[in-house]
Amino acid sequence: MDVKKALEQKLGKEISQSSNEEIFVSLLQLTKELADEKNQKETKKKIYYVSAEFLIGKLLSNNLINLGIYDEVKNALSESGKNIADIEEVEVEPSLGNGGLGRLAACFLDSIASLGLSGAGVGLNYHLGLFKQVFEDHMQKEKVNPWIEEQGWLRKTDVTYPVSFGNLDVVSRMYEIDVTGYDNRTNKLCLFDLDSVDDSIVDDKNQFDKTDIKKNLTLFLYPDDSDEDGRKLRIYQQYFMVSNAARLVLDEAKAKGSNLHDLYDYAVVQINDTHPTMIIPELIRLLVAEGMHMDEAIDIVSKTCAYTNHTILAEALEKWPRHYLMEVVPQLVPIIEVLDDKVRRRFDDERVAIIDRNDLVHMAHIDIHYGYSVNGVAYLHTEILKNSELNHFYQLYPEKFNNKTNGITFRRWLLHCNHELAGTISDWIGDAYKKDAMELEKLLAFENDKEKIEKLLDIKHNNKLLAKQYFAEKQGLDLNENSIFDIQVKRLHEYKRQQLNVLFVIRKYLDIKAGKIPTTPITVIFGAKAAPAYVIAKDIIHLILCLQEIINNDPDVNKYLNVVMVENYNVTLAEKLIPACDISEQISLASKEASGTGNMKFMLNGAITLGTEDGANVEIHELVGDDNIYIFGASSDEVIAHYNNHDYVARDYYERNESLKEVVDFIVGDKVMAVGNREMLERLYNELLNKDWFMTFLDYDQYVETKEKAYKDYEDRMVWGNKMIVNIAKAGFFSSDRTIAEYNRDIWKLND
Ligand code: 26Q
Repeated sequence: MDVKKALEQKLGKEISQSSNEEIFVSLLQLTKELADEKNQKETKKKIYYVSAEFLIGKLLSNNLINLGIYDEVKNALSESGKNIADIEEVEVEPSLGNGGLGRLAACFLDSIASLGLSGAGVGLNYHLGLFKQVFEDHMQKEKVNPWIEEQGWLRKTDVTYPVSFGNLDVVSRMYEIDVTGYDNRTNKLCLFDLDSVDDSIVDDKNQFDKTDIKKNLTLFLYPDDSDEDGRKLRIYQQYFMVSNAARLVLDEAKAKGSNLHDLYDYAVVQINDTHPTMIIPELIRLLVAEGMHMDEAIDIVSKTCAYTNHTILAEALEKWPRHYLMEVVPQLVPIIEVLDDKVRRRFDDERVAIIDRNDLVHMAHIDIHYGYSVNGVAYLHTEILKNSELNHFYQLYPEKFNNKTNGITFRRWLLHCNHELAGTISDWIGDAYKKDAMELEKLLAFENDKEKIEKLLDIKHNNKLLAKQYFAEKQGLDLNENSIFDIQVKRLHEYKRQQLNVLFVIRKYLDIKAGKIPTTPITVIFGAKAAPAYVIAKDIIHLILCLQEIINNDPDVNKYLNVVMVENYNVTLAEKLIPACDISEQISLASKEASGTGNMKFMLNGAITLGTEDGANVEIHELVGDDNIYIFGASSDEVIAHYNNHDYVARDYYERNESLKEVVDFIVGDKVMAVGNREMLERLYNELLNKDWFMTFLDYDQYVETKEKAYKDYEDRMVWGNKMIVNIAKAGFFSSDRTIAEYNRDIWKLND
């Protein structure tokens, strides 16, 4: 295809005479047409990945790469004096996810299509997605984040379904977004919506009537669930999502010839965390409505549904009061009671009950009893599920439990976000790694190759320059490209321990003030949104922003140390920061981070991990060996023992450790108080001293020592470059193509 001709035909004029917006729209149309040509007949069995979140990021460049025309388009544009990066800027990023779980779903859709599997994502078309984060007075403020435009990727369909709630009947509508496979078929992401939803009911403080379901149902991703109306709205959303998903599954199966008694030969439903759990009782309800006996319906659904667990944090495991369900989805309650009753008849163990003595419905328990597979998302995580968190269930159903270590799509997280590295790798080992990521191991041949290492270091420097330019333009930030980029970007959560990184920053600041000057300047970069109602998380952001102000304006210090918190961290910003990173901060309290996927993206782009033995860090460590990662901190066994014995006392560490005490006191000292908010800073200080539930003080000394070692190693550029090579070479295991091939081999069994 002559891309230039096709594009100018759409534009009705020359590229050089067209605006970036016009070019974007024409490329969008062209891409959709090409994607259509790759629609394929569904195979008999199809995977439905049902998820409350799909954090897909911008789609233009990715689709161009997957359709194989990225270079042609780029060249056609540059011949006409246009830069593809400027066209990318026109696209608005949808924020249909919070973080890891949503981004994983997006990577999985890419791999499902790229492996040629028949599959669809099913979720909700949130009009405003997650909030947009802005900083005011050193604090996070939430603003609305509209993303749906006249000309976008969404395609309106005429698929509609009736959905009934306790007090309300609605009719849904399905929208679709193309999921282009890399040199392969096109699948769909199906997002359900309600025509009556009204964006104008939201005020400028992001508030709206939480009880007006007809108008608010799909407005936001996870409306504030700090009050009862918010929590009920979440149940409305979840039921709306799964009721539509269930109808879609049954309709498509019937259309392919299923008599529903053989549903599991036509469909497999992967339940992404407990958010879509109600699809189990809903499918049972619909099968019974079709005339099937309840016992058989339960059996069929149990052979169709599989569950992925993404967390062991007790507070994140969904438990809904029965009376909420009675109000919102009364039709499901009798079915859930039957499911509970059957469990109680089989097992005399309160811990595995579905409805507990307090009348709470444990969503994960429904999935485990009535799904055929339960998987964790990294080796350590699955072991913890089997041996402690879900041990009672593991005893009952050992055959259901399996591990699927997470992965990331290399199309977005290497080919798209790091053109220079991807091109260089192709020059060195050929293009085969784009389809078979394990080919990257061939890079090991270049260990100690001075010329190759220098090239890698150059690429890293160039990516720092690109990031510098981007953040200067977009956020008025000034990044020092000659500094070490030490980056922690992820949702703000105490278990992820941004506060530990902050303690280090204060330590470094005090050291520099005392005359201990680092050899190479350091830039500590943060990016994180905090849930609007998560008070301590917002206090941590406040402290980071105060430190940014103090440190970057201190002439004794700012030549050697800078602190930068980027605003509104999202997929697009991740694509700029990750290729520029030297040190990847993965410092969660061991046992708490189920997997992490940012860790994989950083490694693939030649950053070295500074991390605890947690989640997939354990597997990264195993792959790269002790010399190519910086591991510190208490092990998950030690941490779990502290919790069991109730013997961790933060204040003891503070009192015994001069360095730590000085750093912690700094939080409420004059300098920070002069720029910050006393209430927030004191609350954070007290939280750390009196609680520190995620044991930052426990790991403080080792963290400081290990990070200093990393900074020191950075000075020997050849040594550091070798570590980069090993990390990139060993990243192949973390391709989501591998993960999806395993899901298919062990759970979905499509194309058997
Ligand atoms: C639950 C109840 C009420 C309101 C909100 C929620 C809720 C929302 C989002 C609970 C959990 C989430 C998101 C979880 C998540 O992103 N988990 C991450 O999943 C990644 C992919 O498997 C892992 O890599 C991360 O370790 C894990 O934290």
